[in-house]
Amino acid sequence: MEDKRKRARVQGAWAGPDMGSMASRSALASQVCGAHNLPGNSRQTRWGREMQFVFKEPTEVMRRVPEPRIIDKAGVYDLSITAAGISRLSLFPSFIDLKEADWMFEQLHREVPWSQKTNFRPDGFYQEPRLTAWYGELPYTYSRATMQPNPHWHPLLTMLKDRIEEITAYTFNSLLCNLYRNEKDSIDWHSDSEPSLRKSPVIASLSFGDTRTFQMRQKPGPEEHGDYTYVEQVHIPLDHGTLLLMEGATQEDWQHRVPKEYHAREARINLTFRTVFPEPGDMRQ
Ligand SMILES: O=C(O)CCC(=O)C(=O)O
Repeated sequence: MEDKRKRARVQGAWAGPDMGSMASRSALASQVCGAHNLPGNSRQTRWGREMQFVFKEPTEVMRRVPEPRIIDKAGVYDLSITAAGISRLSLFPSFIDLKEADWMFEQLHREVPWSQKTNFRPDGFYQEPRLTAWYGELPYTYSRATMQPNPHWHPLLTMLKDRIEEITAYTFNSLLCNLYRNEKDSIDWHSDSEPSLRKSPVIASLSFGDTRTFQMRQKPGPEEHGDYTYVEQVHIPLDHGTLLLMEGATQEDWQHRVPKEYHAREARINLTFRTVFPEPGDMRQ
């Protein structure tokens, strides 16, 4: 496969002096097409005619992999605008103050019914590298495996849902809880775009415990043929008590993940409040 990064090449040609003097030709070339006459690059032909190498700027410029944009301050951030709409993030650091966040983390760690989900992909079954729990009247299916309905909301989770609904003015009927036990736990690139979430879902994500980086990358346009090398990236350190709201086209136009870390990390809990709609098969579950 051609490496696009190596496309920039030195381009030029050996040119004779037949269009006027060397100096005026070189000056003209520099002005008109960005070409440069480099010193020490002339040579004589067999017939004694002087030739000079005229360097032209490469027509294809080097593509740079963009540096990730870091978002770590409170605010509303419009990441992109496409035909699908605006992809908007809102970050609320210290949404839960530190003291409260400490006891909430302990209680959730102890009392949420954590388990390891088994998913399915074309090459077989695999266990998720983290623990999860589901709350909501409806089942939730992703990666071809279903989490069964669980209407028994923990009172702390109901309280958190109420607080988030109050500040965001959105309502949520479901919650996916993630427990990252240490630096080896992770969630791979994906969008929260399951059919049961419908179009443009709003996701409210509340974090407790150790800080992990929430990474986002924009989905490439059709001309990139699925290559994510040059897409825009965003990194958001999500720490104890921080709320992140994703709205609009964020799930349609961007992916996100929490990668494994090379350095030791303590446990982290992430609560993602969502609104799930019934799907045709749900009554049989
Ligand atoms: O842990 C996080 O911050 C992200 C979780 C997530 O991507 C998900 O539940 O879909």
